[in-house]
Amino acid sequence: MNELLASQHVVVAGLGMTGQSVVRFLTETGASVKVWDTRPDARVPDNITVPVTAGEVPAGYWENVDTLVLSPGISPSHPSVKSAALSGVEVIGDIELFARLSRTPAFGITGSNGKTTVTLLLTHILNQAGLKACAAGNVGRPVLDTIGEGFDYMVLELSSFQLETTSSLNLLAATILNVSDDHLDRHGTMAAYANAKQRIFAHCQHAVIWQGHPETIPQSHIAETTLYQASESKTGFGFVNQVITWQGKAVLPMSEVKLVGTHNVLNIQAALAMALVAGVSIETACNGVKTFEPAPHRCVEIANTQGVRWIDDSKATNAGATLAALEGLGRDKTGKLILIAGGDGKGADLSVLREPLLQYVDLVLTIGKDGRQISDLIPGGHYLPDLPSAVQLAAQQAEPGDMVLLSPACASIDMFDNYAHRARVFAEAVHGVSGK
Ligand code: UMA
Ligand code: ADP
Repeated sequence: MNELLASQHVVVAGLGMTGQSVVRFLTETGASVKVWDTRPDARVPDNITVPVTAGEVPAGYWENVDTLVLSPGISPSHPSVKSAALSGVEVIGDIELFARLSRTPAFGITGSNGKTTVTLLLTHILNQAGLKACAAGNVGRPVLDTIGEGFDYMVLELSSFQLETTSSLNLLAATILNVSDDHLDRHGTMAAYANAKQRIFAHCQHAVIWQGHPETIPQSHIAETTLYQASESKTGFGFVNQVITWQGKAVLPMSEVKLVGTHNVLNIQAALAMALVAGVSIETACNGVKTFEPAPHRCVEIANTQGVRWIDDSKATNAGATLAALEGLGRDKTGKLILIAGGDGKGADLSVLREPLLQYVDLVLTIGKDGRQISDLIPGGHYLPDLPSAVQLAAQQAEPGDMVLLSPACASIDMFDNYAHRARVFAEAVHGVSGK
């Protein structure tokens, strides 16, 4: 395959993390590489020394090009990508390239929410069991950077964007954790979004399935399956009296793990199911879960000031994640729950939040491009110009025993660099008001 690559003429689209990794990898194999970035003002990183075209591609650009490797942020339906395909150029992503080159057994995890949590948790369980596992893909490490590093297992977090350009990935086990309204600005319809996610099951050997949720079930037949659910079950993984069960036997009390909420029960079950496929015993896998530290910005308490708990769930970039947070935290609340939400709704229907807002939230404060769509859902919602103002108003309204939750249900890009930047601004504002 590498010899084949050496004779190829490849265009890499995008100058982000993926594009830079693909250029690095392909130039090392000897392929002839050039880069195209759709943004006319694209900044070319210092490590890119191959020719770069920014903005519109010139006439004849696709002549003599064999392959276009698209970064996930660029849609295959971009007019220039379509014209490349029409000119006979094969359009793939870095995951497809990886699938064709890597011989390391791999697990695949997709879903609207929980991908990073399950990816990091499974990687931790495997490493704790003495195996050499590596998390890569949408989690933040481009897959091609891991080739040749001698891992026993790869744990791939796969977005719908990455799956759209992937066709030959042969996974040891795969899961679609859940499907809720997200990325409709890119995929157009829920059906197209769900179909992109279904591609994870093509050629997969073992499917890990959330029982009773049709969109998570493979549409093609897969010989081996493990089922899980957050209620009693004699087969697969179940959940009884706050304890995870395996084939009807209690194996892991939630009181012994740091992840909280029903959504994390499901995440843990999915990770355990995959660890079993790797041959790890259920006891060893459960011990791994117990030592797992949750990733930041996912329903994590960042301050407790004068009895008011401040929760950072900045990674909640769609309504499904905010629903999970409201259900997880709202059920056991002792005082008022103040929600700060809003940002770029990515074309999603945010009205699904109305019922949980009415049920669990005492005050909703919103910001950003689509914030009004959320504050208008219930009486008494407030729209504010920025996050620090929302934090200030929350601090004025909060009393001991109350909880202030940043769970935006929206992407951050209209006001911040990314969700981590949004979380930083939140934390700074919280520390600013904590002397109230
Ligand atoms: N670009 C264009 N035109 C566009 C969009 C982007 O030319 O319309 C160029 C720009 O130069 C830009 C570059 O492409 O700088 C960025 O490419 P990209 O948006 O594909 O992002 P990468 O830096 O390559 O990061 C991608 C994933 N980003 C997206 O899918 C948007 C990262 O997931 C992933 O960690 C990384 O590859 C490594 O695999 C981030 C993400 O937000 C975390 N993912 C989405 C999500 O989780 O919801 C899907
Ligand atoms: P992803 O990588 O899919 O974005 P993360 O693990 O980073 O998932 O979590 C993103 C957001 O979704 C966080 O707000 C988190 O609390 C929430 N979340 C995590 N797991 C689930 C789940 N199974 N269902 C719904 N929401 C979830």
